[in-house]
Amino acid sequence: MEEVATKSQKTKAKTTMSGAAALVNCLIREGVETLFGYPGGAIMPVYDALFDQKDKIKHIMTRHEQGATHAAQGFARVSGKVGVCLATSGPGATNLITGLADAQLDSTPMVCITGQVPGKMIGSDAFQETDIVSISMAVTKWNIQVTKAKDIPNAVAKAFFIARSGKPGPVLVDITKDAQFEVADFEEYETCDQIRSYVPNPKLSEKALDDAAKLINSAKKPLILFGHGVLLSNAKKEFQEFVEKTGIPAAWTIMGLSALPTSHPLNVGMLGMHGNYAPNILTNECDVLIAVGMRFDDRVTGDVSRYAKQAKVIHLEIDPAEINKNVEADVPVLGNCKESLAALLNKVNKKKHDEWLTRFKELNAQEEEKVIKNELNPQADEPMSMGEVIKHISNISRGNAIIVTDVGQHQMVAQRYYKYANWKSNVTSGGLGTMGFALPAAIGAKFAAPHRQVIAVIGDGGFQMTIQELGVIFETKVDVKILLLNNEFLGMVRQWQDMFFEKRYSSVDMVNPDFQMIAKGYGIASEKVTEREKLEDSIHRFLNHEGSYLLEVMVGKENNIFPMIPTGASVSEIRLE
Ligand SMILES: Cc1ncc(C[n+]2csc(CCOP(=O)(O)OP(=O)(O)O)c2C)c(N)n1
Repeated sequence: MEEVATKSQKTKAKTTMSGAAALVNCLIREGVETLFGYPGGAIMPVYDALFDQKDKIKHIMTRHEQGATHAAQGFARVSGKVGVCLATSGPGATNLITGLADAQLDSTPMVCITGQVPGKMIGSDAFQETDIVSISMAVTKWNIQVTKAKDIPNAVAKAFFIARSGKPGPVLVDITKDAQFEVADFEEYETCDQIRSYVPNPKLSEKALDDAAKLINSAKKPLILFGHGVLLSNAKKEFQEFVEKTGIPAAWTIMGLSALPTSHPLNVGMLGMHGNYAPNILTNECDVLIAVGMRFDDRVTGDVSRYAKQAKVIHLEIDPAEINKNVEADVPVLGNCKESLAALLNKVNKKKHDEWLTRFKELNAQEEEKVIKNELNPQADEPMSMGEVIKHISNISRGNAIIVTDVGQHQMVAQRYYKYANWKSNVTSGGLGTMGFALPAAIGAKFAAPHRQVIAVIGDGGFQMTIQELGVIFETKVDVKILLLNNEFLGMVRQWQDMFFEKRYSSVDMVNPDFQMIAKGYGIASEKVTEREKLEDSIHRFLNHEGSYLLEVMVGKENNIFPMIPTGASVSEIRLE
């Protein structure tokens, strides 16, 4: 008798509802308050269920599904939560692919839910049928097709767990339309926190920590390289303490930017192709290289066969697949950066490396003289430079904004010259280099951080790749500031044609529309600056305006971005001109 009573007590309450309603409930239970998407036939039951839960979950309709993915990415990067998007089957689903690939390369937690044709029609070339599970396989951390309503909660729980755990990434859940309609009994939703044989958080090795500490404590010329892992693991405090206690100069990848304030005395700047002179050159002079949450992307290493060969390499990394992938690690420290850094902090000695830091200062002075001075303060007869625009934006916003960059010359300039004062303030497409990323990502970032200023920095090429997302600003009045650095060229490609293809400019000239009229059409305040004398005032108007604003600045058409490591060259061959 007693046993029966216990069993019945254990029986969980069940609620009868459609698969679509269950899906929306699962999202609410996962803490989703904002999601981005675009409706269509195969996802209509879900949109119908969203209609019932409007007060709990806000759906932002982007103007293209790619925009939904980038908005979800921007949202995820700033909030630290999983970004969520919705799309219909067929073209809706295939439009997600670029964003999925972007999120995969930049380890952004994202869950995309797609509608699929009814189960019995799968494989019949039905209207708007694509095999999105196969198509997205290579660009997702995990994906699944659900054909029964009862399987939806489990799939969603797993999707969120996989997206946010370990090295985060994008997940796709494809749900057939009949499963969305099907009515079933659902138990109370349970989140997932483990999956057999999936080890997202490797256990720290005491031996690895000891070996790393020994190397760090005896190093004479150590260098820290920090990447996205510092931000993803929320190691703000641990990382800064580690840098300050060890006194080691720290340089960032573009995904690590803003993990340490730009003005921090031990922040020695940007790594890689258009990074700073000193950290690139000194990568090939340091004795111990401490890579924290970064993956030695080729844009960072240049010719990897001539990369830091003299150094002992310590690699703090959560994903075992990254260890020894591009650069051999003498001491791999597998684990979440926050935990590894906290543990290392107890083992490293307090130190200063003044003499070594002087080397950075000397090389910095060379870069200042040859590149920075003129980029930030061009001669009166020279056209406006991207650098001077960013300098004013940085000064006037006091480095407090979230800067969302597109891809190209303006991206490098914004990241080099904006003085990021706050944590998680850089949102960019690092690994995939996706033009069109910034506008929708900035919209997502603003939804994640409504009280922070969000500035999208975009080129005239990339702006036109997702320009339709101005429609979201028009509709929702989301306050995104858009800085359009217009050089009337696909600037970065033009620079390569200039430097490596004998200036044979092939399809890089931009024949642009009137961006001011476009802004007007979308009800967005705007102005265009063509003279340096008007620049500062217009930036004040831009930043102080209540609501979205497009500031278009006409900058030098053929300015090249330096320093630069030409492709195939070594970090020590970085060019100042
Ligand atoms: C979707 C996509 N297509 C092509 C490229 C190659 N690409 C990299 S930078 C660039 C030019 C960008 O021009 P613009 O947006 O005007 O920015 P600028 O370099 O002038 O600052 C191109 C075409 C890319 N990164 N992404």
